[in-house]
Amino acid sequence: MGDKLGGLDVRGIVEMLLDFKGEKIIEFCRERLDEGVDPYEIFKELSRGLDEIGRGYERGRYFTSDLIVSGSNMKKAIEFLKPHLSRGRGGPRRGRVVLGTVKGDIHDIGKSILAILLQANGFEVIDLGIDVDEESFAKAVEEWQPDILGMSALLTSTMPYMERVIKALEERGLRDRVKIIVGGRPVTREFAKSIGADAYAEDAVEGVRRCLELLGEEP
Ligand code: B1M
Repeated sequence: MGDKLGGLDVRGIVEMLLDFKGEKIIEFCRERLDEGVDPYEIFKELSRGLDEIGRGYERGRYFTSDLIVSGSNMKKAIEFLKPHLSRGRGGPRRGRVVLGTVKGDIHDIGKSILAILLQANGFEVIDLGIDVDEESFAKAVEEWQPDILGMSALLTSTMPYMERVIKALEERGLRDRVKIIVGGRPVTREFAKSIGADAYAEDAVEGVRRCLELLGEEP
């Protein structure tokens, strides 16, 4: 493998993500921070481990229980790294973003990273959580009057629900009140365009950039 991340190769990261006690992952994050590695880079390193587990799951090497343990360890890392990402990058409130993972989908790790980075860049974030239906998205747009609505989907089967939400906003006369950004593993720029979203981002860093652009600010 030969690709060392803080003394660990990708297999080492995978082992750490699959450790059901979840202690090693915090130790790893602390060491990487001490080495001066940017917290977002640490997320990316850990995400490579998750990718490997996802691929192994497809091949029958890992099971749903492995997805659960690795997902929960990743969330521990997010909680640990959160204060380090937010530190010193704040600023005036730039805009309000409502975020949610669409109905039928309970993956929230990428969305949580996006939420943290947006907050670190001066956005107010209302996180609706996972498995969010069209009605809840529409209500949140009415209630919170956000500048931007962000939807995340990790499953090919839930991705089409994003279009349904956009249609629901149109039917309620809310579509023109808000800019829409979509993202998540199976989502593409072409798909985003085809459903009438205003922006697409491949990862959370690009997500922040696109949100700034949507508000007419320099990224
Ligand atoms: Co799931 N799962 N999972 N899973 N899971 C995937 C997504 C999968 C690709 C694994 C695989 O087979 N290779 C596969 C989907 C296949 C498909 O649809 N084509 C899959 C499956 C099949 C399933 C179940 C159906 C398994 C089952 O039960 N039989 C089930 C579905 C449950 C459901 O949602 N209804 C399921 C369940 C789970 C867990 C709950 C156990 C757990 C999630 C825990 C959690 O999120 N709290 C889990 C996990 C951990 C994964 C993998 C391994 C990792 C996902 C992850 O967090 N990645 C995943 C394989 C993989 O992705 N490699 C897999 C790290 C995260 C940082 O990346 O979320 O992509 P990601 O976010 C990125 C970008 O996409 C982007 O920014 C982030 C990075 O900066 N981004 C946005 C995301 N949202 C954005 C929004 C934006 C902008 C950018 O704007 C608004």
